[in-house]
Amino acid sequence: MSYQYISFQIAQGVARITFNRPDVLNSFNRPMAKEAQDALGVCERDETVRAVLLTGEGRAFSAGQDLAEAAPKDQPWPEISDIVRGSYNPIIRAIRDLEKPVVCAVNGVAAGAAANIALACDIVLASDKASFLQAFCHIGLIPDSGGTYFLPRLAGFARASAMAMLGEKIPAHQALEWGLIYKVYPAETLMQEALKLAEHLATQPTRGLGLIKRALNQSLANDLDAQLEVEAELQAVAGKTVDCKEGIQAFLEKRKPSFVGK
Ligand code: T3D
Repeated sequence: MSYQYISFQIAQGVARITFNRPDVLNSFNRPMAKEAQDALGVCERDETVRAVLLTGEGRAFSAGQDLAEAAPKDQPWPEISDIVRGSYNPIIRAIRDLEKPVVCAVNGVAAGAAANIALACDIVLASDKASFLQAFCHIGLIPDSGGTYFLPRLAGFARASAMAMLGEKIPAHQALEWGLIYKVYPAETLMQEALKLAEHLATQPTRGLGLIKRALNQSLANDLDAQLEVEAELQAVAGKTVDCKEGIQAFLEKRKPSFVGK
């Protein structure tokens, strides 16, 4: 598939997906959502991809749904649930199901569905100029794209409720303080830091990182007993990987491990 609304490059084990409709703050029309879904599929299938980096072109990360598409002039409006199911749910599932680390570099405002796409990623870095905005309530909608799932788990119920009902712009530093994201960098160095992190992750034990992600996904719904069992089962798988053997051997031989992602 050739891409018109995202750019997609693979280098040094990192697949970089950039939302690329800067004139409308990288808001999502259906083709852009389909392209993002396709690119995430490539990341899943391509063994040379060992980490993913998501970001936006220009001054925004993304303003969420393209509202001109959602409410076309002189035409019946499309069914909103079709947009949610067709555009966003597959992206959130693809990010969470991909057993490779997904880094998000939030370079500017992340609004609506895009804020929640960012929060679904494994490690979220933001520029000091970025902000997070649950814009839905301003147009009579509810947070989608996993917003009502991730927000209370990340920020707690009180902050999640206020973010969803007030739709205030939460600056990156506040998002950091609330536990929504991992680190904030000056705008000028964000991409360099995000790429460095993704390239580092791409040299690490990919299967093990994927299993960490699977365990964390399951922890969101499990009680302690169930989760202890998940850990035992997944540790059995991790313990048989090539990279686990290499990691232990390298430690004992006092040398740097060389992980192959298997
Ligand atoms: O069907 C469904 O709706 C279901 C799916 C829902 C998922 C969702 O994501 S719902 C939430 C949709 N997003 C929003 O409501 C956010 C709307 N945008 C804004 O509130 C503001 O643009 C921002 C706070 C994000 C940024 O503000 P600011 O002042 O920095 O920029 P701006 O001037 O508002 O926007 C710049 C341009 O981008 C402008 O176009 P122009 O005037 O230069 O021709 C603006 O119209 C355009 N733009 C921004 N956001 C969207 C958009 N165009 C289409 N859709 C957008 N979401």
